[in-house]
Amino acid sequence: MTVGGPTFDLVVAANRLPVDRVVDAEGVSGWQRSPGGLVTAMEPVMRGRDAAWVGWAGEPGTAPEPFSQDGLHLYPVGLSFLEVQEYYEGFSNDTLWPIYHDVIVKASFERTWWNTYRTVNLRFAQAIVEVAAPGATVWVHDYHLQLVPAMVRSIRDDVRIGWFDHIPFPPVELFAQLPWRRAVVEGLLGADFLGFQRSADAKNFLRVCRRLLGMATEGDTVTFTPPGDGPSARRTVRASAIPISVDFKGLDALARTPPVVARAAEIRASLGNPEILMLGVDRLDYTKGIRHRLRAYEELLQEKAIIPPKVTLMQVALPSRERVDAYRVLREEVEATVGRINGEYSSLGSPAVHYLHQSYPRTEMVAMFLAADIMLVTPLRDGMNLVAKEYVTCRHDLGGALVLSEFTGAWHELHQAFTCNPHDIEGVKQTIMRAITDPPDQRRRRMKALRTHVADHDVQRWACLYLESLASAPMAPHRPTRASDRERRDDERANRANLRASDKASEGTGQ
Ligand code: GDG
Repeated sequence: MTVGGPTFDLVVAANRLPVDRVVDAEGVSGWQRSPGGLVTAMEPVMRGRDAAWVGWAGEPGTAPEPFSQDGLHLYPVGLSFLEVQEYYEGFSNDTLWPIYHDVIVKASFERTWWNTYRTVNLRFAQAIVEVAAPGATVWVHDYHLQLVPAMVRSIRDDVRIGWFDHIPFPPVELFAQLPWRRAVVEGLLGADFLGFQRSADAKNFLRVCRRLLGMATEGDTVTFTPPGDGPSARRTVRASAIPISVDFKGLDALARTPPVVARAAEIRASLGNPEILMLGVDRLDYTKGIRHRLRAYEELLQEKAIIPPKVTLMQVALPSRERVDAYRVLREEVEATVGRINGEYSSLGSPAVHYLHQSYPRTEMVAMFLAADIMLVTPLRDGMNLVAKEYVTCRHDLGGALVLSEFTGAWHELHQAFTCNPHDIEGVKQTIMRAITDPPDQRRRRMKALRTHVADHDVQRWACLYLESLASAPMAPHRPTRASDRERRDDERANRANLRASDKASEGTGQ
């Protein structure tokens, strides 16, 4: 790839580069920043650092030459058409993704997919070591690249290796289904530090090491001898939670710009200035609970608890993984439901659901957040859910209300959201009604507290904490303090209170 080319002290590797190829009206092709959780989080972290990003450029075939875009040094990894099918659509998104998300849909196990996953992981590892300077920090992302840490270590033992899991890590009983479970764990254990969204995810990983591989764990560390090595090669790896976040300052500033504020008003006007505008923004993924949300909305319409056009729902469903069967089925179901709801409850010019299966520029997303009275975030399982944090970040006016599923990583931090169990349709309905009817001053108080939390725990803090943890692994960068202990206890207390509130909502006694 770049033998003899420049090397970098920080190398980030993720399945995708943070850009998509675009072709303009004259047929000239260029690159633009791609949407999606990982890119949104990492982009502000990479800016201002002399770092390389290794990833697939998004199209099958020979990799484009390395290039720079907006100060980012991008090193494309090539994937053939078959590799895209087997490593990306197959093993990553039809085997690992379902297992790591509670098997909401059945996982497929194909030996050829696994072989291709290994081949592609090795290609990534080779690309990384070529651009890593001596003693560099290598930061590997997500479930697509779980074998890369050990592969990099076997070629270059001078580098520090971290891995961050953007999605949940499953309980041992689910992970155990994976025929290649041992190889996956051994791949991850090539890292010095493994970061997770929630402490439950880190604990699940440590339990897998202990229960499936018989390794010794203590606190948040696991100690083991790598396969084929003698006892002198014993290593300790730390696994703990560092929840990801958003660029609070950047997003807040964008949401305050007059064109965005004006666009938010324009969006409301174009929808007929409803009294209540509800919004959902998700990749069209079965983990996001879009079907459950639509069912709750439909029942509220049936019961006339809400009546369009005074109340309306805008659902942005970002096209995603359209070549994987489960995603095709989901799209059909969601679109049939939207069609049925609109057939039943719309009037001319005022649909009950505005369904948008498209990708929007960042500024438009921010304007939507600013326009929406109720943000519906109802995943069945989600590593974090950045949309929830982005929504509160954009609400500098302290308007709006966040309805949040207890199965998101975000729920463990955003205690003042209106929380719900998305499987409990009655509870979701009650929670939505409560978000609509709560006194405005209480809603504002909630929003203020949510914003304070995200402002204090932004993506820059996440990256600093992650890199400090990686630098000091297997030790924690700082000893736990009384303040952090108190914060943890407060979090646990708030979570318990929210669970009780969800239960009350499902019994129809929510207050
Ligand atoms: C994975 C984990 C974890 C959406 N539509 C558009 C658009 N978006 C942006 C959102 C947000 C991002 O995409 C989606 O992030 P999420 O966190 O909600 O979800 P995943 O894509 O599933 O991300 C997740 C995340 O990684 C980070 O660790 O939180 O749990 O599954 O930023 O705003 N952006 C633009 N146009 C759209 O139409 N520009």
